[in-house]
Amino acid sequence: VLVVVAGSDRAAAVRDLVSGASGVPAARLKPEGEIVWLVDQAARDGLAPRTAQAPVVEAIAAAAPLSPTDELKRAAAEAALAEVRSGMRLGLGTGSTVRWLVEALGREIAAGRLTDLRAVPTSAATAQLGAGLRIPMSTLEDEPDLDLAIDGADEIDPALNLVKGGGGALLREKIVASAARRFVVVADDTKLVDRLLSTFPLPVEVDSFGWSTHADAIARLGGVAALRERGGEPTRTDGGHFVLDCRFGEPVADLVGLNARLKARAGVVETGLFLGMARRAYVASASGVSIREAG
Ligand code: A5P
Repeated sequence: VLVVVAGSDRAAAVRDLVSGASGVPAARLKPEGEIVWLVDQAARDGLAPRTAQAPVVEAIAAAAPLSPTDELKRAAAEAALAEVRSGMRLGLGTGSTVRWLVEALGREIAAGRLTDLRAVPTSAATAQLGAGLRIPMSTLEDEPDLDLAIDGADEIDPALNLVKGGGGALLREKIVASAARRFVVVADDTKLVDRLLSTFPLPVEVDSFGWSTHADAIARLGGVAALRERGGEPTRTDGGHFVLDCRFGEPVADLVGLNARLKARAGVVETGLFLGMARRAYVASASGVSIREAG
C-alpha cells in the first residue's frame, strides 16, 4: 500500500497533513507519528510522494484492509504487549511488525492503562512514530538499563538466533537489545527458518570509507556482498553508514566465527547476526500466536 506526501519536502508535507492544510480534516487523520511512519515507508518503497494524494493517506490509514501478512504482524506485536508493565524502561525496535506494538502502546498509554513508561527507540522512524503517539521517548544516556526490548526479525532459527537489519537499523537495534535485561522478538511465521541465512542475506553495517574492501573480504569468506542502494545511491543508516547485504551460497556452519571475523575488520560497524540474545519470540501464524522460548 502506501501513501503519500511531500513533493520534495517531506517535512512540509507532513506539516500540511497534520495541520489539515492538505484538505484532510486533522481530526480524521492518524496521529502524527503514524503519518510520518507511512511517509517514510512510502519513501522506502520508492513511491513518488505527492501532496495532491493526501486524502489517500486518510483512506489507507483509516479503512484499508490489512494484508494477511500484516494481520499476522499485528497479532504477534499485540500479543507481546503482555510483556509490558507500567513503569518499564523499554527498548523499541524498528520495522513493520514493531510498528503495531508502538501503536498498541500509544493506545494503552492514552487510555491510562500503562503509566510511567520510558521508551528508547532503535531508529529515527520509531522515535517519530512513538513521539507522535505520545509515548514518552528517552535515550540510553538517560535510561542505560532497560527492562525489556522488543523488536522484529528477518529470520529466526529454532534457538531464537536472529538475522536482523532488513530495515537498516541493526546497529542501534543491537545496542538497545544489549542494554535490556530481556529481549523479545515479534514476527509472522514467514520469518522462521531451520538455518539462518537460508532465505535472507546478512546485513553488515560498514563505514562508507573503504566499504569495498569488506566486500572483497566477504567474498573470501564465501559470500557475495551487495551494497544496499536506493535510486542508484547507497542507502545510509541512521548512523550514516552503508549496508552490505551478503548472500552465502553454502549453509554457514559457524555463525559465531563468521560474526567474529566480520567484526574484527576495521570499518565493520556491526552485523545483523543476533546470536543468543532473544529469550522469547511471539510468532503469529494462521492458527494463532505461539510463544517460543530460547533453549
Ligand atoms: C530493522 O533493521 C530490522 O532489523 C527489522 O527488525 C526487521 O527487518 C524486521 O522488520 P519487519 O518487522 O518490517 O519485517
